[in-house]
Amino acid sequence: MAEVLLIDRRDGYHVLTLNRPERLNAFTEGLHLALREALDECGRDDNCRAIVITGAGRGFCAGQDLADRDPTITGENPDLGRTLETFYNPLILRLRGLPKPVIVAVNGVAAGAGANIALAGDIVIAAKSASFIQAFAKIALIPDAGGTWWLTRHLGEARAKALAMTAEPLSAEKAAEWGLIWKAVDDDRLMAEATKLAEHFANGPTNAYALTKKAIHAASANALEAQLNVERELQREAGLSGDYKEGVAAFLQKRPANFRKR
Ligand code: T3D
Repeated sequence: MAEVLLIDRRDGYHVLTLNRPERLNAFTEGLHLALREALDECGRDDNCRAIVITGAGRGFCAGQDLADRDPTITGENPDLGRTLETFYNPLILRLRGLPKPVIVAVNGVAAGAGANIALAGDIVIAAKSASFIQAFAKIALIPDAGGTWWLTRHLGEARAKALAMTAEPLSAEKAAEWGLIWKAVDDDRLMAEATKLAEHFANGPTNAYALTKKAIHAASANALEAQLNVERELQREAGLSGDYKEGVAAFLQKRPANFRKR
């Protein structure tokens, strides 16, 4: 049986490919567990300094595999609160909390939780032919996997509600124009752009990236004064690092910095 997640361990970063193309890479428990383990592995491995997540075939991810929810087989309604608690919520928190840059290369349609898992990345790059669909309303659900959070914060209530309630596809280019993702690129440039960025991060100040993620995540809940305090504490930590000393020395000596995650 094909592996549901392909892991390409490259020099300095890993490329994870959701690999259920016949189902547009929809999530099963097996895929959840494999992705969870791959993220944890990168978190533990000092040689993995960035992650790229993409999908095999023509889609990025179509969310939950609905064949696993077929009411004609299961007979009764599942407790979706439990599956979110067990699988989707921990996945989103892992992606956000990974102390390394997470680049999502959206190669095709991203629907349901698939769209919202993509939006949990730190840098989201999409192929121009890709689209984001909050497909939930079509099966009488609400957006999950952080969807109500991302959409409302990035787009505001009007666009969040319209996308969620109509389930209309949002093109990659419109998503970039609206500030939902970093950028949309020509399809044949997607992986080159994503891996170029991963290589850049793999040679960058990993700990400073982790602290930057922390600060920006804190900003969405903080008032200005509280956020200034967060910045003070995290900058203190960054300023005590070997990478900071190296960055300043390299600047003054007019040479490239050699960051080593110190
Ligand atoms: O359940 C819980 O634990 C709670 C959490 C829920 C999270 C969720 O994600 S709920 C939302 C689930 N996802 C969807 O509702 C999206 C369903 N898919 C679609 O609406 C469409 O497939 C797309 C709009 C994404 C793409 O359409 P299109 O026309 O490009 O492709 P297609 O022909 O519909 O799909 C291709 C194949 O993938 C097809 O199989 P077939 O006919 O070739 O054998 C289709 O059935 C399969 N597929 C697509 N999405 C899913 C799926 N199979 C199972 N589950 C899917 N989500």
